[in-house]
Amino acid sequence: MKRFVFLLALCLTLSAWAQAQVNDVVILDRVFNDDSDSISNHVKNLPTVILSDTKLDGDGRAPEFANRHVWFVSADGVNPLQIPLDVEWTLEYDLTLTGNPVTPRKEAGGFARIGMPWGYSELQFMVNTDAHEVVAFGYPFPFYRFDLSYNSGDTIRLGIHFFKDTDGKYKVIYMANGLTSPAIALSDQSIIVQKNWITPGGYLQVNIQTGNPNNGGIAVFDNIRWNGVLLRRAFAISGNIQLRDYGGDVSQVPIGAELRQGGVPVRTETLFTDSDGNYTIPDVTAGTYDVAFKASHWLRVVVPNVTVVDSDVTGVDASLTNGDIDGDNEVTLFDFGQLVAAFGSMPGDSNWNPDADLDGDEEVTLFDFGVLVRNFGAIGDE
Ligand SMILES: [Ca+2]
Ligand SMILES: [Ca+2]
Ligand SMILES: [Ca+2]
Ligand SMILES: [Ca+2]
Repeated sequence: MKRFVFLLALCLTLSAWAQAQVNDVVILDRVFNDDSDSISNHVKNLPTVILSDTKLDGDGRAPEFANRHVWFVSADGVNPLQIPLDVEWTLEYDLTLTGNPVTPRKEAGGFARIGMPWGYSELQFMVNTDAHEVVAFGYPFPFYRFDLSYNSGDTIRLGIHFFKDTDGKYKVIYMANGLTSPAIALSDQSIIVQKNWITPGGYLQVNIQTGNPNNGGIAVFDNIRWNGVLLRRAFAISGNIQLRDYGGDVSQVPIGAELRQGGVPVRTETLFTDSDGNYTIPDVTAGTYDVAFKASHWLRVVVPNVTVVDSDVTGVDASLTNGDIDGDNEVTLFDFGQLVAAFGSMPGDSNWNPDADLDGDEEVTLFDFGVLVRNFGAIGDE
């Protein structure tokens, strides 16, 4: 029974993980806040994160040690993502830390929290401006020092690779400017598996200098990559929409597009294609969508299961059937009635109906009637 419960818990953990993708980060301001009236300013513009803090002259109340700001990987931009230890990952970025002045210490670099029975423990994989180190430490993570010298304003490529090795142990490999540490096991493996999660990211820490209101630091994390892929929260969906039986300028026809999840529209757009029918929907959050297209007198087409993971999606094409003059997504006798009412009209006539001009030649004629007859009875996607 115990074993069954364990397996069930494992399955739930893994299935929850399967739905959770790292596609964003979340910034935690003032994890240390010894100088509460400093000016911290953080920017999230993936794949770049900038943490900065200045006016670190203390706030007159003990303690007066440092301010620290942290970012973590996330699936929703709101919550740090707790990754099961069995999931292998690599987090990398180009870090530029600038201290003004370089002493007292400004430090920045890789950061991680790992679940412990009492809460969590933390890794710091830091560069600093005063001792010029590139060094990793923090129980239960292994200590490692790179034979590199870091100076304020340098750009250094840092990375952390976490994995379960073939000997069953959880290990890390630290990376700095192309150098790599050995794969080193975390200590107390039997303790870290109890909570079974780790959340990586980065941090900036600026130590206080009493009497210097200009004391501050800035850390730029650029080209943040998760498992080798630039971390970008949003991507483009693009493709071609064919408006059938139409001789007019398709780039002038507004097309209503919906991104739906579970049948519910999560985003609505009015698209205009280029003269060849090509369109782009920018800044789409990672996820799986049914994409619906409907234009005035054309029937709706739904392209199901368009999945956006970590790159732009192309080739989401649709071909729309003409003839729906009244816009109810079916070609019926009601459309026929509207065509008859507008028959023979041109723009400016009292009975002119642009939606009855199915072929777009600025006249309601037998050609439009022909389009309607050809598509009579057709029904669009829901
Ligand atoms: Ca203080
Ligand atoms: Ca201050
Ligand atoms: Ca209709
Ligand atoms: Ca016409």
